[in-house]
Parts: sequence; C-alpha cells; structure tokens
Amino acid sequence: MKTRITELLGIEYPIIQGGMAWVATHELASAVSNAGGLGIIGAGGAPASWVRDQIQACKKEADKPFGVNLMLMNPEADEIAKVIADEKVKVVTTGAGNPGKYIEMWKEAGTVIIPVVASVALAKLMERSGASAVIAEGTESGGHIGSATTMTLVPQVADAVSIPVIAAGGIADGRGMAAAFMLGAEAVQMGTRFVVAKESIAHQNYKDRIVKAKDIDSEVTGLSYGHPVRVLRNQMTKEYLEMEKKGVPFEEVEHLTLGSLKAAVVDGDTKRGSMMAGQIAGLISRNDMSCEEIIQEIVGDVVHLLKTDL
Ligand code: TUI
Repeated sequence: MKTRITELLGIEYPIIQGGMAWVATHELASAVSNAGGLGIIGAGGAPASWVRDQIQACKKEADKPFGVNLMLMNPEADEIAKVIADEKVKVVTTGAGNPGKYIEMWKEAGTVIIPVVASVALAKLMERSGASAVIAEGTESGGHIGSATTMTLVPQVADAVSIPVIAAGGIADGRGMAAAFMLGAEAVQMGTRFVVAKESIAHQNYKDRIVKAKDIDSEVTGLSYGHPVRVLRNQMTKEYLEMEKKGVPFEEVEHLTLGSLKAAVVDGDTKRGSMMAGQIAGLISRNDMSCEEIIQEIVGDVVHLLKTDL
C-alpha cells in the first residue's frame, strides 16, 4: 500500500496514530511503529524531560520510524521543540496552533514536519513554510477541534496544497480509510481506535466507556470560550455545559477541567474526567486488539474495498 506518505516516512502502511496527551506514550507509539504504521509520542502538557525519556524508550523498543506530537499550547513548547531536534526524531506532528517558529530548527535536524490543520488557510501557510505534509483534522475528532468536518475539509485541503494530505477525524475502520482515500488523502491518522488498543496504557474504565459509547455520546465543551474540546458525556460535561449555556465566564468554569484529562486516562475517573474521544467511538466494539491486529484488519478491509472490476 504505497502512497507519498509511506515513501516520505519509510513506513509500510499509511496509518498514523494520533498523539493523544497522556495516552500516546512510548508503549503505544512503539507498538504502532513495529506494526508498520507510524507511532507518535504525544507531548500533551508534559514537561520536556518527560518527552526526552519517552523518545529514548521508544528508540529502544522500535527499530522503525516514529514521531512526536508537540501540542503548541504546552508551556514548555520551546524546550520540547529543541528536544525533538536534539534527539533527531524522524517526524514531528503539531497541534492546536501554528508551529512556524520551529520549522527552520527541525529542518536542520532532518525532522519531517507534519502540522495538524483545521482549515485550508493554515494548510496553505504550512506548505509555504516548509511542511512536508499536513494532517487535515475534522471536527469529528476527539479533544481540541476545529469546525469543518472531515468530509468537507480533506478534499478542500487536498485541492489547495501540493504536499500530501493525511485525513483525521471520524476514521476507525477500513471503510473510513477507503473513504478518506476517495477524498484525496494519502494516509489516515486515528486516535480513538488506538486508545483502546491492548498496548495503550489508558485506564480500563476509559477504554470501556469508549467501547460502550453510542453514536451521539460525545459533547463539545468550551465552544463559546473559543476552545472547543470533544469528550464523552458525563457528570463533568453536564455541569460544564450548564454553566457555559448560562454565560458563566471561562475563569469560573475552568476548574472543572483542570487535571481532568489525567483523571480520565490515568485514574479512570469516568464521572469527572475528560474522556476525550471522537464521534467514531460508537463504532468501536472491542478493546482487546493489539495495534498489529487493528492495523492488519483495517488494511485488509481497505484492500478489499478498493479492489474494482472496472
Ligand atoms: O491538538 C489537537 N487535539 C488536542 S490537543 C489537546 S491538549 C488539551 N486540550 C484541552 C484540555 C487539555 C488538554 C487535546 N486535543 N488536535 C490538533 C488540532 N489542531 N485540532 C485543531 C487544531 C488547530 C486549530 C487551530 C490547529 C491550528 C489552529 O490555528 C492555528 C493558528 O494559530 O492559526
């Protein structure tokens, strides 16, 4: 399954694992990379020293390429950007902002730069700035999101840039991946599907909630505060959205989400934790598959779906 992305990254299958904060540790990243996809370590809000340790652990576990996701709102983003260059990480993906100021340093280190974009405008700017590809992430995704859907964003980005496009948001099986290819993507990024992988260190309660989730079980918090985040509905989102609807200022609502992602992922707090997940959670029915089994199942289905007698 060759595309410009498999060639660019030196991977077997055009499947990239999302860089989810707290979930995308070296355990998950090395498992995805060893299975022929591109594993990603998610820096999330972690300190630079943690990111360096994770990179070094992943290098020991995987003899194939892997990447690091830099979440640009991280207070140590500058230091983490330097660690990525210093460790000569093969690929960097970025989220929640414009990585422009780090591009020169990463290019010098030979790191392939793949920003996540939620608009055509940012995709074009990233191409002009030297990105090798972009991840066009639709609003179906979990976590911090933009407003365009994957169905509308991917073909518009694919038409607007010459670099390859990776589709993300709402993809968790072979049908979604085949559809993304029809829209002009040359790879997919999946987050939610890998949260429930056997190698994912996410708490069992969180994995179970993803498997139990139905089609309309996610909510978007913080839209009116300019920071939309998609999470599975629970007691915390109920309280948050009630306050947000009443127009309560952000400063008075913020406490509900401080530390809540760790509470969900690490402590398994399904009542007050931020169980970030995409809208496709409703499609996911098993949490006992390895990354290799997930990738093989999806690739097998895509090959079958894209075969044509015409
Ligand atoms: O970054 C993500 N998803 C995330 S980051 C995250 S960390 C966090 N967030 C809230 C609470 C606790 C932890 C959780 N999920 N996805 C990539 C992504 N980037 N989606 C959308 C964007 C984006 C949006 C606007 C990228 C750039 C942008 O504008 C950039 C600019 O400045 O023009």
